[in-house]
Formats: sequence, C-alpha cells, structure tokens
Amino acid sequence: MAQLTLSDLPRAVREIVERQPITDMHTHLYSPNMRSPHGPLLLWGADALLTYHYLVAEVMRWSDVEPEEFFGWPVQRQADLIWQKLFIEHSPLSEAGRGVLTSFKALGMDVRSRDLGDLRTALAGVSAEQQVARSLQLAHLDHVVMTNDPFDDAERPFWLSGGRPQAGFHAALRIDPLLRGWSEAVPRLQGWGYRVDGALSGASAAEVQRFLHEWVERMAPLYMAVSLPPDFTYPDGTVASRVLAECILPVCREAGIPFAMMIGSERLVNPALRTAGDALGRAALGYVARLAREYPHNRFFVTVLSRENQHELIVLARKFRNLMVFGCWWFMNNPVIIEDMTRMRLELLGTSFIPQHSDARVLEQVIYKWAHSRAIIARVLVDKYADLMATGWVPERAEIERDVADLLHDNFWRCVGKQP
Ligand code: FIX
Ligand code: ZN
Repeated sequence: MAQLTLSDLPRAVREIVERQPITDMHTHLYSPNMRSPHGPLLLWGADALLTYHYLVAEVMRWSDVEPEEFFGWPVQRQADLIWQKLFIEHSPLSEAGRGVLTSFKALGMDVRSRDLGDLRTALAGVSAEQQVARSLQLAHLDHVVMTNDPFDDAERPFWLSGGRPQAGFHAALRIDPLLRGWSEAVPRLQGWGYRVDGALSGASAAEVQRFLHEWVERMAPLYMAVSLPPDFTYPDGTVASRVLAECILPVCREAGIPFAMMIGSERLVNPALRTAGDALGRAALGYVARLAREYPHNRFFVTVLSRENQHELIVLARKFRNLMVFGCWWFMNNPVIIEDMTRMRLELLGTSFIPQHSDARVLEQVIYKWAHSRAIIARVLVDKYADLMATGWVPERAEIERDVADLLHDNFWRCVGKQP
C-alpha cells in the first residue's frame, strides 16, 4: 500500500483533487441542443461572460449609466462598458472579475494586451458544441445538472415537444412559483388545464401533484428544487405550506427524488438591476429540522445563502441523515468564505457533504469556478490529513482518492439514488 509522507502530502492531494471528475449539481447551463422559440438557451463566449449579473452589479458602482438604459443596449456594448470600468479603469480583483481572466487563460487566450476585440476574435469560428466539450474537459466535469423551470416560456416548448438534453446534461425540476408566487401560478396552471384555485381547495392539491408528476415524467429530473426567501417558514397556515406538504413532498417520495431547498434569497431588493438586484437574508432554520424529522422518507439537499446560517445548517445535518448540505451558494462563492465553510463542514461532518456547485450561468464559468474551488478544497484537505498524520495515522493514497471522490462526485449520486 502506498503510504504518503508529510512532504508528499500537498502534491498528492492536489493531484487527486485535480484528477477527480466532478458532477456539478447546480448550474443554470443548458444542454446545447436546447432552444427557445428565439434561439439556443445556452449562454457562452466573451460577451456573455462579461455581462454575468455578478459583474453587472459591480459595474453599476463605477458607472453613471441608468440600469434601464444599460439593459437596453446590445450585449456587446454592455460588455464593453464592463471591460472598461472593471478591467481597464480598475483592477478586476473581485472574484467574478478574476474568474473571467481564469477562464480566458485556461482557454489559451492572452489577456496581456487587454484588448477585448482580440479576446472576442479568439472564439470566432468555435461552435457551441465544441466549446461545451472544451469547457467541460477543462473543468473536468463528467455530469452537469441544469435548472429547469416548467413555468419558463423559453424552455417549455423544448420539453413539451419531447426534447431530451444531450448525454451528460441532467434536469432539475425547479418549482419556485409554487412556493413563492402561488397567486400568479394559479392562473397559469389553470390556463394549462389544471383545476386549481387560490385556496388550494377541492381537487387543487391532486391537480398540482398531477402537474408535478407530468413534469417529472417529461424531464426525468435528478431532483426537485426551490429557492426560498429568508423569512420562509413551515408550517405557517399559508397555501405554500400546504403545497409543500400535500404536493411537493409526496411527489418527490413517489418519484424517488430528493427535494433541494436553497434558502435565503431576497429577490429584487433593487428591482432596476434585474437579476443583479437580488440580495440575501438570514433565515430561521427550525423548519428545516422539522421537515427532515417529519418526513424521514424524503431526502433533502440544503444550501443557505447567509454566512450566519452556515454553522447552524451543518449542525442540523449531523442530526438528520436525510439532509445533505451542498455548495457555497452565490454570495458565499468567494475564496475566503469557501475556505471557511469547507473547513467547518469537514470538522463537523467528515466527508459526508457536497462542498461545491458552480451555479454557472455562462458555459465557460465552470472553468474558473471549479479551478478556484478545487484549489481551496485541496488546501483544506492537506491541512486536515496533516492533522491526522500528527497522530500517527498515515492516510493511503487510495483512501484520499476515495474521500475526494465522495466529496466531489459520489455523495451526490448516492443521494439521488442513481448510478451516473
Ligand atoms: O436561485 C438560484 O438558483 C440562484 O443561484 C440564481 O438565481 C442567481 O441569480 C445566481 O445566478 C447565483 O449564482
Ligand atoms: Zn442557482
């Protein structure tokens, strides 16, 4: 058996983490064959990378342009402003700024000239399919889970016409309107022929179940998912509580899929910024414990958006084996916080969690998000294995490979109950 020495450890762990194929369990990417009535759904390329909503929020701090005017510009002009303000007039030290450069570099693009025209030209003639293959290979991903919303008119036609994502892309059935916009969801469901009403009376619950079962059948999702505001709670006498208990959880159980709760997003705190205008809030997580306890036959993926909720969530995961903590979501996806969260999770849960997801909205973001996270995860693991070695416990290479595979790949597939 290959036993490692303390001096071999950092290189060995880095190598193992680099070589481990990852299943990216939450993205906003689309399979390249998915189209809306207006064109392909997948975003990729230099202008899409530069107009990521994380960077839109940052450019607004340096520019006087009104958000409404900015969003009316063609995407190239928006990208020009972001390049000028966040890369030329100031250094791109934020995680989202640095990320663009990490991705460009990995794709073989030379950022030294600082000429955005050159960077755009470097991708000319590349097809979406080629770029998908290249990006997944550079990020070393074997499977990507999308976010698929049956209320989204852009993607509904693809699924309704029997479309299937290409190999390696998997659906996640996202149902936010059922839990955070029921009064708007009702007329839409009615329009599609489901007999529901605002009070969830009569046949409504059965009809929502029928709606969910039909979409499970159509999308074959690996899990069902929702993002919840910080003040969501359960049960609270609202229709949302009943939709959760009477529709969502039973369908997840019958379909054998976990339910993912992404907790703490405060939508449109600044509506003028659109997707860039969301913020976060701390949540009271008592209901997560309650759901895990009262529904032992449901499996829950949970991630929380407030830094202040991280420790509490990890402690809850120690209590409930049907609760799988995942990812460093959105405003948590910064090196300082990823490192802190990963250390805390390892110290309280061992390797029984899923350390990261990319949340990529633009294809090439998987390159930087995973490069940055792999480096942090490796660094933390080196420290933790070194602590073990100080006791005389010498980890074998195969044991480290097993642990890293659990973290970056196998824990997810075990939790969804499927073989990749
Ligand atoms: O709700 C979500 O899945 C969020 O991740 C997104 O909607 C958010 O806008 C985002 O892109 C965060 O990374
Ligand atoms: Zn997301």
